[in-house]
Amino acid sequence: MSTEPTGERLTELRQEFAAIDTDGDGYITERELGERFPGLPAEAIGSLNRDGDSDGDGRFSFEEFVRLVARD
Ligand SMILES: [Ca+2]
Ligand SMILES: [Ca+2]
Repeated sequence: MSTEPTGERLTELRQEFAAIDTDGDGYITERELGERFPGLPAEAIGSLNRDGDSDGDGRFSFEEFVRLVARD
């Protein structure tokens, strides 16, 4: 059931993650998402969080980010 991306895709995802994680703490918060995607409605960010934040700590780790964007 794992759809772990590999190689170039993983490198792209790391770059994208780092671009959103502006304070570089290794986690993406709702606020960082909102700064990166200013056009995104607050409800969309909220639902992203509910869907993607699998451990419920209120922020995205890189693993959660990968799961979120890799699923389709
Ligand atoms: Ca951060
Ligand atoms: Ca989390």
